[in-house]
Amino acid sequence: MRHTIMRHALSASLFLASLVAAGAASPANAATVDVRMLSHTKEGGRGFDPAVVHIHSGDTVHFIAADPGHNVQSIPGMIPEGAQGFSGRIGHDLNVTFTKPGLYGYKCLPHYFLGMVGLVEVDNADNEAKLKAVSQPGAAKARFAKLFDDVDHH
Ligand SMILES: [Cu+2]
Repeated sequence: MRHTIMRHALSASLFLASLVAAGAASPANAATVDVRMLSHTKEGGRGFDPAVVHIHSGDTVHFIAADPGHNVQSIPGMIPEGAQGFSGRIGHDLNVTFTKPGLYGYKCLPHYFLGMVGLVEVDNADNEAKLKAVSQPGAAKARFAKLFDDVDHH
């Protein structure tokens, strides 16, 4: 019995060690993806380009203040459990490194109701239903519906 417990403890620590090794290896392979804050997207209005990005844990999204008057901040209830929220200043770039898998919803605060929102999918997300349950103001509702569609068909 005691022997069995020891074996389980050993395999658990080996598993943890492999996770740490994977984590330590990821910065070398980590990618940076650019998302631009625009006043005139090719679809017309204000928005993030691209509005949906798919990345891996350890990757960074560089939100670029390409046009003035915008910012980026995570939306309460639209990030994975235990994940860190983020918030940038209006008119400034923001770098966010994502270490926790899942789907993240974010907005431009001044233009949230106009539908200036976006999604970041880190690895394979299992929290999409939770994000979809969050009520959205104005044009953000239809915009998010389209972005969720993009995530579903990726
Ligand atoms: Cu904006």
